[in-house]
Amino acid sequence: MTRKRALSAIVALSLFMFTVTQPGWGVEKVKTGEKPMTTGDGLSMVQSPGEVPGAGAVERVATTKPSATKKKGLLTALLIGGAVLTVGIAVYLILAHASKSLDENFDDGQADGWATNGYGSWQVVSGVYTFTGSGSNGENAYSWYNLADYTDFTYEARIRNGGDQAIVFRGNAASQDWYVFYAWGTQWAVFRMTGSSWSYLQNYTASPALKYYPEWNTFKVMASGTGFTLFINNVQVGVVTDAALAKGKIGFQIRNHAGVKAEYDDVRVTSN
Ligand SMILES: [Ca+2]
Repeated sequence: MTRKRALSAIVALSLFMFTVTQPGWGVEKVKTGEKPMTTGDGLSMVQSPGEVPGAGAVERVATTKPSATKKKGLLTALLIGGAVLTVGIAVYLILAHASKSLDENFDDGQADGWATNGYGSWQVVSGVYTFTGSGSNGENAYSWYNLADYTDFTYEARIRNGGDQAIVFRGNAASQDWYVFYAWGTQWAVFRMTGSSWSYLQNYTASPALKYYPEWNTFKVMASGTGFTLFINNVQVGVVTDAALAKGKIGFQIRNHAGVKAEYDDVRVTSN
């Protein structure tokens, strides 16, 4: 559902609820013990107990002046309409907030929105985004999720590779700017790429949280402003700060890829 459609539906529903709950607009109050009658012209008529139907005994409800009951009904209608509108706005805000989130398990066999830099082959195999390297090492291989830019977010993904494993974020492939959360063996590091020059934000650091192939490792970064909190298999391994790159895309990088098969799955991004 798009945001515009959601908003239109909410406003329409609120107006509808307000309209149908107003006295005289489809809902007539009938006192207990009174029987509603219908005249030939479709107007409701009310017969009081003990009265014989006739000209003097019948009250034409449609022509009576607004009563306390009617005012109360109007207030109820306003309250219901207001409540529906409030709930609708809350749902709309949740939808708008969630619209930049990404939850991709590749189980449909597709890698929708992902674009690679041309090194090696990236294909979904049995519900896993699978990289197969070819040729020689040299240029890093990348796959970027191209459909959204993220500023403050949590990004996590599972990776399985006997060699290097890395997620990239706040990336701009055209200008060659991004951050890399990288691991090899028992060590992890964080790099910043700006233009074509690398900088260490965190030098190689050992962590017992890293698992060996053929185990999977889950990498997660929580990016907030200039702060990046890093997790491996849900263990917080470090925090780095850097102000160079404010927003960008998320993706994967593989550095030493000649003849390598690496697997990627369960990508989740929640945007703050
Ligand atoms: Ca999967």
